[in-house]
Order: sequence, then structure tokens, then C-alpha cells
Amino acid sequence: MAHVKKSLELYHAAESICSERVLMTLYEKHIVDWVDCPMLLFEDEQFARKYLKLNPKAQVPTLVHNGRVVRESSIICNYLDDIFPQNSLKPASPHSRANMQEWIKGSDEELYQAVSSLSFSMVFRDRLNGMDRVAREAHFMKQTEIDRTHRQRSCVADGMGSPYVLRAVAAWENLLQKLEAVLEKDGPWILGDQYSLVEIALAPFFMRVQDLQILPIWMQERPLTVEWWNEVKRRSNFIMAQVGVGPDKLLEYELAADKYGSEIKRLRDWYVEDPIDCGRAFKIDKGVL
Ligand SMILES: N[C@@H](CCC(=O)N[C@@H](CS)C(=O)NCC(=O)O)C(=O)O
Repeated sequence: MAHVKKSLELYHAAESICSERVLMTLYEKHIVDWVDCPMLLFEDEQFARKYLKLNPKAQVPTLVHNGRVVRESSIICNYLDDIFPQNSLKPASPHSRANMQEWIKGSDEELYQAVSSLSFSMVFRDRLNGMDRVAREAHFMKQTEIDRTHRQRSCVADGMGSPYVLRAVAAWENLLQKLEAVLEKDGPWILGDQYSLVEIALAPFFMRVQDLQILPIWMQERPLTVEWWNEVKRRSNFIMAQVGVGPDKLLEYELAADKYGSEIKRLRDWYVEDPIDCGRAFKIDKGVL
């Protein structure tokens, strides 16, 4: 069991894929002595003045270590790996580290947006549309990042017609193509023999897409990715972190899958067959995807 260096507080939330990355890291490193600070995002606790002092972006997770704040999930995971160096989750060679960072950057950027757009257009859309207009506007107005709010608004207003949904579908297709090729060349993990921060960065995102019941769209004819994903899920950190939506929310996700799953599949097939045509239908160039 890791020796705990004084105080560690984690602000996190249920149904937060970024929080789950940090929980997976804590369990993988056997860090047990941390203070649990749960937040309720749909009750806007992230916008409380006290929390904004810790995280001005009004997002979870946030880690406070000995009174010092660390933000951004992938940075927090990396930081935990540094302060608890045993069983490192980072490769030793500089080139492998650079490769690791490229994977994590891609997951923080394209893939995070993709998962978020799918969650908003399939599930959170109905929740937000169920709020009265004034409350929904007030929620959006409190947000801190223009691009993110634009994306969320588009997914809520236009659902499957939002260009962000097509971009999400394209991002998953591109990632899965790359992943299958890398596993074939290097495997069994993305960086070869070592389970690393890359698996931790990706796992909660995969799980969200699995909870939305659309993961099989991308898993067909990708046996190495299927095996990799099964191994990720079998690992104790994944189980202990309880990655994925809780049983109280699963029905909502299943209903969303019934409603939108076939449209996501149609978009994916269209994108694979003719990305330019499909991009044009959403008024975006292939280059943007
Ligand atoms: N880049 C940030 C993203 C954090 C993020 O988007 N967190 C979501 C939950 S997964 C959040 O706090 N959402 C609250 C909101 O948007 O109001 C990270 O990786 O920590």
C-alpha cells in the first residue's frame, strides 16, 4: 500500500468521465488515504463561489494536495503518478513518453469533445430540455468556456442534426482505426507491455460510449480492441472506481440508445463510406472532421 503524503482531497462527481480517470489512478496506485469531496453537477455546485476559487473553469475533477491545487484530469493523474512513484504508469524512455503524451492529448481534445457531444445529444439533451427555459439559460450563462458552451447548446438544440455529433462519430471512427493498428503492432497495451496512463485516459470514455450502447458500432471486426477493452474492464482499478453510469441512470441511457442508436450507426456508416458527402450535409469540410 502506498505511503500517503499528508492531505489529498478530490473534488469529483458521479457521471463525470474526467473524475473517473482520477479514481482509476488512485485505485491503480493503491492510494487509499484521500478525502472524498463529491459534487452535484446538475445542481450547479460547480458554480459555487467557494469551488470557483479552486477551479475557475467550474469543472471537476480538482485535486488539492497539501493545500495546493491541481486541475485537469490528465494532469492530476500524471501528478499522482509522480508523487506516488512506485508502479509507475509512465514508460521510461523519452520517446515512449512523448507517444504517451500524444495519446493523452488526443483523448483530452478530440475524444473528450466526442464523448461529451454524444452524451449531450443522446441523454443530457432531454434533461436540459426538461428544465424551464430560464433555468436552462441560466445554466449555460454560468459556463466559462465559449466553445464548450457553443457545442453543448448545439447538441441540446439540434440533437442528431448537430455537426458536433458527426464530428464525434468521425473522432471515434478515427480513434478505433488507429487503436486496432497500434495493438496489432505493439500490444497488448497501447504502449506495448505496460498498462499506462493512456489506458486510464481512455477507459472512462469507452465506458460512456458502452453505456450509451453504441460501442459495438465501432468494435465489429476489431478483435484486438475488443480484447484490450475486456482486459481494461477486468482490472481491479476499473472495478473499484465503479467506472460507468450507476444503476439509477442506466434505464435513461438505454432509452436514449433506443431513440438514437440507429441514427448514430447510420452516420458512422455514411462517414466511412463517403466522409466528404456526409460532412457537406452538415456544412463541414472533411478537413474539419
Ligand atoms: N479538461 C477538463 C474537463 C473537465 C470536465 O469537463 N468536467 C465535467 C465533468 S466530466 C464538468 O465538470 N462538467 C460540469 C459543467 O460542464 O458544468 C478535465 O479533464 O479535467
